[in-house]
Amino acid sequence: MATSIIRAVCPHDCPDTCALLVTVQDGVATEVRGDPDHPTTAGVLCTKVARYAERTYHKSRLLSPMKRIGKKGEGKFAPISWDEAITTIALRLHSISARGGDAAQAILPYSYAGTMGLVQGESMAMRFFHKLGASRLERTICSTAGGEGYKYTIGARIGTDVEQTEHAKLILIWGGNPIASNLHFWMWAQQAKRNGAKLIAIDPYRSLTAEKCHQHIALLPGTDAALALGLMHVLIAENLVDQDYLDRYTEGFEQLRVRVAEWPPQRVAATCGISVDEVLQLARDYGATAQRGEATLIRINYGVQRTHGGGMAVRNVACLPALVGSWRHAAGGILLSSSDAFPKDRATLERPDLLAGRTPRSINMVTIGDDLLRAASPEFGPKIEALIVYNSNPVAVAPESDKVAQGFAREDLFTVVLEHFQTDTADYADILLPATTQLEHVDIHSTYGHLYMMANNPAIAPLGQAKPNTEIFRMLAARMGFVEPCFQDSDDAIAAQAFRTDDARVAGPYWDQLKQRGWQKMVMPNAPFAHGGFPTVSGKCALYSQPMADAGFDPLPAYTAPHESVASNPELAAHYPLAMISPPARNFLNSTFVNVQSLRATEGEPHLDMHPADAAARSIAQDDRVRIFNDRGSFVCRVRITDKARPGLVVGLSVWWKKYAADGKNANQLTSQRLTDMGRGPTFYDVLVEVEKV
Ligand SMILES: Nc1nc2c(c(=O)[nH]1)N[C@H]1C(S)=C(S)[C@@H](COP(=O)(O)OP(=O)(O)OC[C@H]3O[C@@H](n4cnc5c(=O)[nH]c(N)nc54)[C@H](O)[C@@H]3O)O[C@H]1N2
Ligand SMILES: Nc1nc2c(c(=O)[nH]1)N[C@H]1C(S)=C(S)[C@@H](COP(=O)(O)OP(=O)(O)OC[C@H]3O[C@@H](n4cnc5c(=O)[nH]c(N)nc54)[C@H](O)[C@@H]3O)O[C@H]1N2
Ligand SMILES: [Mo]
Repeated sequence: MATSIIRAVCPHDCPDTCALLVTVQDGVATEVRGDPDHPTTAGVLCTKVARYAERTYHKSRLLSPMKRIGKKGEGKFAPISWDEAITTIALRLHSISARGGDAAQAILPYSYAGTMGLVQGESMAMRFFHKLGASRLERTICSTAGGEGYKYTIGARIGTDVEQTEHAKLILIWGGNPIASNLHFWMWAQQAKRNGAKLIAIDPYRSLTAEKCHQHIALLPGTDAALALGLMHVLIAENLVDQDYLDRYTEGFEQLRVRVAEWPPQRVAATCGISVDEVLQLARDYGATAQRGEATLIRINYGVQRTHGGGMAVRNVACLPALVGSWRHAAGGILLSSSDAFPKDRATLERPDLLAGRTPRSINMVTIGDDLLRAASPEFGPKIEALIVYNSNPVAVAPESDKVAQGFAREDLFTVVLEHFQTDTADYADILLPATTQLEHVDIHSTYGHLYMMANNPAIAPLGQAKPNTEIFRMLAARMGFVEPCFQDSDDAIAAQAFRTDDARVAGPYWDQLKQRGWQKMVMPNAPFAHGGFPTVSGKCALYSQPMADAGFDPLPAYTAPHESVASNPELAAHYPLAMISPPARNFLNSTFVNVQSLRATEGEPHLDMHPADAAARSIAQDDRVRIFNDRGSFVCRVRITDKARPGLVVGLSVWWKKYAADGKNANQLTSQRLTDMGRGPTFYDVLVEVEKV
């Protein structure tokens, strides 16, 4: 038997981007392991990706192009040839774009990070849509609110090197559940704990992670900005700040002092639904650890930015390390994302120059529910007539799902879906195309949780008739008569274009070596802001931000209550008194892996966690079936009565495929399309509901 080991990369939307070793025997992938030599992967994979072979060879893999033969959403298809599929799509797109002017804007790509690969993500696909003049998609469904808030304060999405975590003495895990969603950070945090560090979780829910920290502060969702203001108040009032660092490397401290004077611990405690003591103790722990000369690290994750004031919340928290001089330590500071450590060459990958002076409108992926139902108008432009979905499952993951499904069900909408499986979205396709998985194609990756660029080599031949996304768009480009040479670039050639080789962090051509070695660390200083040098306009940490003032924001840290809260909307709160959040389940990756039997079995069935007091008030008993509802919709699942959910909060771990639920629905029935303060992001955790027994 011929056995080989192939170097690959986990493609999923997770900060860890693990280095994989794939064992291949006679052309079949028999095992997927974490590379023991990769510094952050360290030979460990999560339960999901350890099952990657099971997912790849799943009996339900899509292996042939298909066309719809039933009603939209019914999921009935018949196989067709690639030639028929490509011809059908090209004719339909041509019939729209040939009307001339900006008619091609009636075509919309819809994609996200099903694969994080720079080749199978937005390379050939974007070239195709740019040449066509299709509507652009604002890819906002995850991280734009916090990204913007963080950049106003720090200057770029860079921060502490995760490999330094073990040297921190106090770690605030703020709005994250790393045991589920950032496992390799958690491994470093465990090492820090063994070295004597204290771990504190700040999360409305006692998550798997919060359960294992020394302390858990269960604030109300969407109140983090107020907690950060209160911490700054106490740090300043009790003189726990690093005045030398503030004087040299920050701007606006005097204005900040005035602002945070408005936020005494009593006000903060009342806003956040926690005790005055919790506010005081947290500030003293944070300030005193720094004054002892020890590193305090904040790992802020995505849970903080999914409510109305999410951008400002991240901005406020990002001010804290500068106040106590925490950036002086390599293990200090804050980490939201490492994505700006990578000099990606988007212009070469995506070729916006192919727009040739046209400026198509942008559609926000968060509001796809409303936008699919909009008629043509001077403000909106043409009605959306064709939708090409890849690397995403909007019918399951986008907010206000009743509207999303209504839009996808439109008879006059032409929908193409590139997928591995027949997802909730695929059920609505007119043409469904089989895509290859990471084991079957080439890719190159940057990451958002560590500092290694990574190469993915194909381990096996494509299954059935599956093709890489790139090849599908290459075929479409050829059929549409697009002659630019970039439409002939191979995947290997695209991988070699992904990073700017003139950037010192990359230091020249990389791809041929990377393919062999698997990874390469970006060249970055260890304690990046120990001596200031923030990539902001002023070069300082912006406690006061002039660019924010220019953009119409409060230039100082501030607090805005969630859209759906007693403070913002008492009338709504009287009807729907419970806040609902729907963060990721451990065994799923967004909606990916829900169809893998072994992983779904571990999660059981869709459920809602509810505090005993809230359950008693509604005569709800353990394991009852309950209906969760608000004005946008409802879904039914089983209740788990537990004090993991704080009073007033219900938690539905997500994102379930609707077709596996008793009523064919999921938590996104209830979420809203309202956008965050910054970055036009989603407000998935800014939702009021009521719950009743069914
Ligand atoms: N297993 C697994 N891993 C994943 C994913 C997955 O679906 N499954 N998804 C990946 C993706 S795309 C992302 S964006 C990340 C998401 O993962 P994280 O960055 O960890 O973010 P969330 O899971 O959304 O939320 C984390 C915690 O924040 C809490 N939270 C909710 N609202 C608030 C709030 O207002 N304030 C505070 N302080 N906490 C709040 C939730 O209860 C939850 O426990 O993980 C990635 N990794
Ligand atoms: N209620 C609620 N909703 C949420 C969230 C939440 O916490 N709660 N989280 C939100 C967040 S943070 C995010 S990032 C989004 C994620 O939303 P999506 O980006 O839509 O992520 P997935 O649901 O994992 O769907 C990705 C799809 O891409 C497919 N795919 C993977 N690789 C490839 C490939 O190479 N080619 C093709 N053609 N397809 C591929 C997978 O099979 C999968 O069906 O969901 C958001 N929705
Ligand atoms: Mo995400």
